[in-house]
Amino acid sequence: MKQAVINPFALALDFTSGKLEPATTHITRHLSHMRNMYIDSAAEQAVLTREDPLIYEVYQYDVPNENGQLISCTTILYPGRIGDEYYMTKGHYHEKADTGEIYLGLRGNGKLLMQVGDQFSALDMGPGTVAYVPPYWAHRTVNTGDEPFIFFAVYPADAGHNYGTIEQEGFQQIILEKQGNPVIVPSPRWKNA
Ligand code: M6P
Ligand code: ZN
Repeated sequence: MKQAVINPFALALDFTSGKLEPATTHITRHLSHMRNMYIDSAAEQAVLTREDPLIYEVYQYDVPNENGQLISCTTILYPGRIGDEYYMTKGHYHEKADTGEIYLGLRGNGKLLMQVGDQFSALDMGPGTVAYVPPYWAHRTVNTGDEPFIFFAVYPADAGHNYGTIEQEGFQQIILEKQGNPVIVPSPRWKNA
């Protein structure tokens, strides 16, 4: 199939704010957009009765959804917790499962959780960390620090996001704050738990 020939371009990325300019898509994900993803439902409900906090934002520059094209985006994941669980992204598999992704940490600290089948991985990320998400692995990021965790990502434009599997099954392990430090514990919601 003949692909679109588009013009070369450059974007401006602010490492402090995470803003990508220009951006064609700006996603703002509040707690109400990720119901039942945090383990402590009572804590989630208590927060939602008071406010609907902004958990993360994504700035993205879209290109044609075709094989060979690459999407650039930044994620700004705010610091905070629902109960003991640190703010995190929804997480997803790719619809076109045989596509990978690269993350570059810009600011703050966090973890990149990945899983496929029964395999699980948690990588530490900070400024300058280049992390590789291989094809087939679901990926979620978690802010374990006290400032925004900001990272840049590049992925195939035809990859697509499959959120349904994670919404149903969650991740195998979750990241909780215990005595001021992040600990990784098995998720009580994981299907084999
Ligand atoms: C990264 C990329 C994006 C993704 C974003 C937020 O920037 O992986 O494709 O949209 O993180 O993650 P999620 O889509 O899982 O909410
Ligand atoms: Zn992805």
